Amino acid sequence: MPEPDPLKQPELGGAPYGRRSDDAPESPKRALITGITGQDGSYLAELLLGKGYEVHGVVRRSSTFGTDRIEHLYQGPQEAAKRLTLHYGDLTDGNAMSKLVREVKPHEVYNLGAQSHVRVSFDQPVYTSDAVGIGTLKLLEAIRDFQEASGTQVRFYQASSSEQYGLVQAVPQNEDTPFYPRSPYACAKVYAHWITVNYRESYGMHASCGVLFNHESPRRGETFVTRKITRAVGRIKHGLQDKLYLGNLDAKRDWGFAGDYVEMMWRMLQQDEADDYVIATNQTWTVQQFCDRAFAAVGLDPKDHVEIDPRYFRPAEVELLLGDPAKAKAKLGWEPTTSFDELVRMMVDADMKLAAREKTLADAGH
Ligand code: NDP
Ligand code: GDR
Repeated sequence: MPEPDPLKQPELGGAPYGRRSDDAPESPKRALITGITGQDGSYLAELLLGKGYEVHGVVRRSSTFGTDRIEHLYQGPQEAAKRLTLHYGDLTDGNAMSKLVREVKPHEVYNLGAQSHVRVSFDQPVYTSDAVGIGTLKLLEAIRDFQEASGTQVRFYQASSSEQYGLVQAVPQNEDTPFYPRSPYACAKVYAHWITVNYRESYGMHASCGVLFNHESPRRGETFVTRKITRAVGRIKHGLQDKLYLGNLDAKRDWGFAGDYVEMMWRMLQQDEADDYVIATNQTWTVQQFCDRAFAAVGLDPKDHVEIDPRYFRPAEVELLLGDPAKAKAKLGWEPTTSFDELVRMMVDADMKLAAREKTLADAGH
């Protein structure tokens, strides 16, 4: 039985695109992902490999391996049927990104790479702006040059953020809500968002921004508040720590499951017309509520363990995020699969297992 043609996506009704004169007849679609080692990058790589794509990821050189989240997907360079390839690169290095785009000749580029921690962006404002803001511009320029030279289209996804809404202008926030960024990270994301829109309008690029509200998972970085809480719950329950120090417990976030959100990135790029979309659950919860549920899930009371440390307060806070995903619902078929309670439970369960392994090692003297 012949393999289905991955270049055709009749289920979305969009015109097939992307086959190039220099592509072999049965060659799969190629995607380039910046930030492939991050939470979203790992889920997106899984999704695209599952759809038959050839996936190319940008990784930064580091003195220790930073590829834990994609280890299960990695195939050695010798494997014949290899469909995941990692390349060294960095968004701040425009020449390397240009070279990579020319080499990979991607049909789709997903720009997920970022110094993505809001609090850290106050400590490293210039680097954050360079990687998040100017890094996006460098990548867009690399794609524009490649498109002009090759005469073929590349579709581009920009990881925009609900942080761009910042100080509340209106709730729920949708595609028409004005931005009022409250951190160097958010300011840089606003720039990246508008330069993406500008390249779409100026050069006709198929470039879309997904304004994604917070999305979490067991793969979430351990310094983001949800994972910091569930990690601590697991460790406290196993007797590996006693206290959890947090900052502002009153902040409200619209939290969803990362696995659902990466599917929307892909769907945006399958549309005939590029556009911008809010992806959110349309529910909001305080950090305190997340905490209460996570501790309760293992029979603990946060009052016995949580303490406030002002070091975790931010110079300027985003108090309330609540997204209206009506447009994505209508046009992309967006429907979150995971409720808030299921998300908390999923993360607590995973971190209980992790803490159990840690405890075994600790008991064995490691
Ligand atoms: P993570 O912090 O988990 O991952 C960030 C990724 O970017 C990592 O692979 C990291 O590499 C890479 N990276 C960092 N700096 C650079 C650089 N200078 N050049 C190239 N790559 C770099 O983020 P998430 O997966 O959670 O988020 C993905 C994207 O979506 C980010 O752009 C984030 O800002 C945005 N976003 C996230 C939301 C969320 O709730 N998760 C919501 C809205 C937007 P390394 O592993 O080497 O550090
Ligand atoms: P956020 O996520 O800033 O929304 O950015 P984070 O989990 O860091 O903070 C959420 C809220 O929790 C409060 N908070 C704490 N935060 C952290 N990290 N550590 C603490 O100890 C703590 N205590 C309270 C924060 O003040 C904040 O109000 C995330 C990132 O993934 C961004 O890249 C992305 O763009 C946005 O989500 C949407």
